[in-house]
Amino acid sequence: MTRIFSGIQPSGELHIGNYLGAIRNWITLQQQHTGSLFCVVDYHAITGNYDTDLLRQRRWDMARSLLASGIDPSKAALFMQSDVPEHTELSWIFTTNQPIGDLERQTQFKDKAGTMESIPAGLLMYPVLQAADILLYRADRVPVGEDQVQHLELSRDIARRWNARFGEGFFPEPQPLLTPTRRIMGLDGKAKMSKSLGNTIGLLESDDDIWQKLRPAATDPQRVRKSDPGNPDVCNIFQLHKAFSPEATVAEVDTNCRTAAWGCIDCKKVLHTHMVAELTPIRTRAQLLADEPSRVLDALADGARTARTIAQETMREVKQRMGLDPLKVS
Ligand code: AQP
Repeated sequence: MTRIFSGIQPSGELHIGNYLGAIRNWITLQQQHTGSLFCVVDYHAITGNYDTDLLRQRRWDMARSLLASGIDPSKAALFMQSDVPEHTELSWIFTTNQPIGDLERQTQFKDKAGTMESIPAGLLMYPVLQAADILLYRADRVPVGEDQVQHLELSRDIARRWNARFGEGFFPEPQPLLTPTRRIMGLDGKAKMSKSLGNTIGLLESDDDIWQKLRPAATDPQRVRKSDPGNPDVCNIFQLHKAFSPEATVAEVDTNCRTAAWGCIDCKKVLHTHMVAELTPIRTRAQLLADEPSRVLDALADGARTARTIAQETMREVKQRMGLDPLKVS
């Protein structure tokens, strides 16, 4: 049986990069694979300085946004990582078997640590906890964006290393499941769309706020005047068309950009229409959940119960194979 697991940090609002790179895939996969698990990885969100009230609010908002996006608690378990303590338990076990050099070579660690005066050890250990998140459920498929592919490679190393020492074949080697929109760029077109870079469009933003962000967003830099023909292949707005607009519109955009029949603003207006069509029902559901918060809490409680049952069984077997099982009188 294929088991699907993925997680998202509650480090800011759910944005269209997360949605297109990962969450839209979660929604499809929950239909195809009953028993999928989706986690708000709040322990990952405390590796740096943070405001406790804000974190509480963001954990809540993330759960609500995921349900509003279409995670269905009758098909998949949605839960908070901190409600399932076995995540940190397995993480410690993996830490004891993990060479530091492999962690120091992770691109995300180098990027983030490079800007810090004092580097929290948790930042280095992040991919070990991530491996524990996945392997705790013995998941073999992980729907993520492209930025997580290197971390998953490390998860496979961790599984392999543990299996070689304690139980060949026990942990599967998890593979990424990427979407066609595996890497959405920020509105400046320069860096990955990312909560921490503030270059995002939030999933629940109003039509007008989305437009205010789209209007000045970067396009093909060679296209200075409306009469200049553009190259959609290098335009971030075209990438968003491919994610949100029907195929016929994408073809029309391609032609009208290359022939300069449309200016960038015309192209952005069409994109805005298609984005709003997809995002409005999500916003409506999010509002309904805000009016009925017990539905969010019930979903999380059910999800945590399901997750813990699997997690406890894995830990029982892990401990048994490692000589950490309950002592008995012989
Ligand atoms: N720009 C993106 N394009 C495609 N996929 C993306 N993901 C994130 N940004 C993009 C995917 O979304 C899932 C959840 O990511 P996360 O929030 O747990 O961590 P992240 O990758 O670090 O996302 P951010 O927005 O960049 O957060 P911060 O700023 O807090 O680090 C993952 O599957 C990710 O691949």
